[in-house]
Amino acid sequence: MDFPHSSPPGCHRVLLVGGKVAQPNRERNGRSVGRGATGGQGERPAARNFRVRRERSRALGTDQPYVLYAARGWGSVLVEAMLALCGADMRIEQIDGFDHPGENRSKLLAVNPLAQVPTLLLPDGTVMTESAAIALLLAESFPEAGLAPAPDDVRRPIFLRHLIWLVANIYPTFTFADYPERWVERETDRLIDTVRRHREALWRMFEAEIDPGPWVLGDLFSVLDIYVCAMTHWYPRRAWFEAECPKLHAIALACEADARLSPVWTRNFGPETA
Ligand SMILES: N[C@@H](CCC(=O)N[C@@H](CS)C(=O)NCC(=O)O)C(=O)O
Repeated sequence: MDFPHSSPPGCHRVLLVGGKVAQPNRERNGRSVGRGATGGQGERPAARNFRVRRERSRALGTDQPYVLYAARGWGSVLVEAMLALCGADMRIEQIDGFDHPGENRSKLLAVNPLAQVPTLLLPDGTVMTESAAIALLLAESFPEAGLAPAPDDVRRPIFLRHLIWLVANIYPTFTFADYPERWVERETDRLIDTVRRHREALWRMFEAEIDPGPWVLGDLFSVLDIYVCAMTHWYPRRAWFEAECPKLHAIALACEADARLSPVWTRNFGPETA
């Protein structure tokens, strides 16, 4: 398989309580104990917008946590990392093994007929899928989280291009190589091999676009770095990136070193990545 099913079992147990993110994480993320929670003079506009939205949600009875359908080490890690940076209240609905028939697949199918992760329920119950759409939505909802350059930032077009490029070109190659029997009746190994070579070529193209780092957008961190960090865990994996795409490899390591994200990486990929 191309996805990292090889994560050590139970590597993140300390952080999971009954399928929910454990308290330390929620405390760290909880806006209610953080800055800008009560308003007043000096409150920044983005913090005020967030507070007003939250108060309106409470009044409407939609003040619920985000619910992320997640499988350890799979694409849900992208949104888990984004939500951690947003400091959003979230509950994780753990659905490991969802790509095989069973209870977890049924749970996911009930909200997403494509049965893919990430799948996210917004606080008002709206189902969101497609990691890029989720990234853009969260960037709008939590402008202070630094997920994306602002709309008037000169780096915005490059950001949008790279974000859509990753999900339109690289991401589908995992679906092709992970489930070759969906696409061909015979010679599945050949399909896997062809797709993997194509993916390597795509990563080389992406590597060539990065100059000078330390992030995909130069000195500005964004969700693009989260994609690089997560996806470089997947085939052709880190050793290949270190040898063939050193700039992407360096971005992945820098992203992993971000203390705000350590619990997410550990929960998904094991303690060695913390
Ligand atoms: N376009 C989607 C792709 C999501 C995706 O391919 N997720 C994979 C896991 S990383 C999946 O759920 N695969 C199961 C399947 O396709 O049946 C996105 O960007 O969110």
